[in-house]
Amino acid sequence: MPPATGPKSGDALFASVDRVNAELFTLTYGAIVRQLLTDLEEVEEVNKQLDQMGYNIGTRLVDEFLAKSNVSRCVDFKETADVIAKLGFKMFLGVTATVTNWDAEGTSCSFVLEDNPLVDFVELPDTCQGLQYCNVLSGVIRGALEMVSMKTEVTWVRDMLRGDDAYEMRVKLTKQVPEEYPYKDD
Ligand code: MYR
Repeated sequence: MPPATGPKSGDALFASVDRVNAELFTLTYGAIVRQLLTDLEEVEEVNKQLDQMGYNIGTRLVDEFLAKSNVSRCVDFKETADVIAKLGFKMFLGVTATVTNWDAEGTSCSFVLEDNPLVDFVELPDTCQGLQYCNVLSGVIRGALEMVSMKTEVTWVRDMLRGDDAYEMRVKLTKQVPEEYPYKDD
């Protein structure tokens, strides 16, 4: 006889609340993209708006990330990339990314996602060919990194919604503003 289903343990309850939150976020994001496609004439304009939305989120998210993760300042961009891939994506998207395709200077790399909850339930119609559906994520990374003094350019080079075998986001560090020491040495 199968065991009767009783009340969920705390962990199981949080896991199912997290799943519902993630699904709600995914569906809400889909509704926003749909609305932008209706309101704006150019797909390029929708891409820009999604990126800007992500940027705004990223500039705020970074505080929550630093507070919850207890991560201290990274020694270089490589360490920062690893922290984002393993902890950042996990904290906010529930998946981890692989960091790969470093350039010789150590200033450009790719985050590869095999699994991307943002696109659950999504299928792009042929009319949305140029749509960069996941631009909110690249915007988040750009915004978050800018808050810790790293200017970046973030672009999508692979996208499963367009038939690629994974999601690959290219992150290029364009400027690292040294943190200013707040006191004068006398
Ligand atoms: C440092 O280099 O000093 C540490 C900086 C860590 C930046 C972490 C940014 C968090 C980004 C969250 C990614 C969310 C992806 C959905």
